[in-house]
Amino acid sequence: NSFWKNYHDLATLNNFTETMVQQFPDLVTRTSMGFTYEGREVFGMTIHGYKKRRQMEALEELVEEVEELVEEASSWWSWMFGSSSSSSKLNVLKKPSKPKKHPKAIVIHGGQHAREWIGPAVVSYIAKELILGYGNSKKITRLVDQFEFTIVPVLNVDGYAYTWEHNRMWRKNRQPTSIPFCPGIDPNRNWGYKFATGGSSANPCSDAYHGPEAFAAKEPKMIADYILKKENVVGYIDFHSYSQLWMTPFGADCSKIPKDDEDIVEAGMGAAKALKDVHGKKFAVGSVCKIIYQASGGSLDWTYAEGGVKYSYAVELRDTGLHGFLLPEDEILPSSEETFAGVLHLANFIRKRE
Ligand code: 0X9
Ligand code: ZN
Repeated sequence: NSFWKNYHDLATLNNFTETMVQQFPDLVTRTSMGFTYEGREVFGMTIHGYKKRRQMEALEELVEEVEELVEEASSWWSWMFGSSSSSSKLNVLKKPSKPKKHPKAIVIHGGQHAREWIGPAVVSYIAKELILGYGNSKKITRLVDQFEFTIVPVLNVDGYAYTWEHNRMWRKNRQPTSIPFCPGIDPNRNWGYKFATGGSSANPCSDAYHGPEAFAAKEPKMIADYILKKENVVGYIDFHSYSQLWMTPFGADCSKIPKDDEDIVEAGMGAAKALKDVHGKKFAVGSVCKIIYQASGGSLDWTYAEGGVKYSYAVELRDTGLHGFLLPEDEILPSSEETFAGVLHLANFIRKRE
């Protein structure tokens, strides 16, 4: 866990992904989400139990064959000696829960906003827990067999690199705008649902600049494409900081309530409670619009309304303002632990409800 004692630069986080893939090739594949304006590749980890389970299944078949042979032998036994030796059951291998071949998917990412460093840290921890928990924790194994998780620690990689190299408080991506000295689109104002309808800015120099048109920014576009292509995404969480909120759709339209609101809020409340049970931190649950402010072009509105992702959330991690974006490193691990509990709860909720 010492990896979560510090924040890490982009190269180190990419190394983390690479290492996970190399150490657990049966469980994790590295997914290229796409390329940014500055040409960096955005990496995700796709985690699913299927490949690993195939080996188990091959073993199981073998065991079944052996069992048949043993049964046959035992009928000879009883014919010859009268008593049936019924203790011929092989119990060496427990039946594993069958992984789904075409599983529903859950997509999780951090780092839409460059300066919100706790996001990528927490998201990489979530990946680690799912990967190392597989085969060790019953609960995690069941979820990883059931769902395909795609986990992208850093989405806005250009911005993230910029916060490490030039300006710690940079938020947007780094692509040029119509004003040469004001680069950067806010990726979280550039998604295509009710784009530029309030709570975003048309001024390229603003930190909430929505861009010239929907999906002009590469980062939201690559996630949206991924979700559309998959067709089976049931859960989505976009991690930000700060404020300690577990937010639901919508952000653009304050009068509109999702038709699945009850389920979405129930799952979110459960996640916030599971989170609080770990270190006592309170997270408020509710729509973006109602619990922070109106913001159009945000991720979860699009994933819910256009991407078909029923359980779509944006989460603001620690803290509530004392340190803000500059959350101390000794809070990385506790923040990760509690957030993972929330994510587990959510996935379990979806597993049971859907
Ligand atoms: O304003 C934002 O983009 C988010 N807050 S932050 O301080 N991290 O910048 C809130 C995003 C709410 N979510 C959506 N509107 N999708
Ligand atoms: Zn943010």
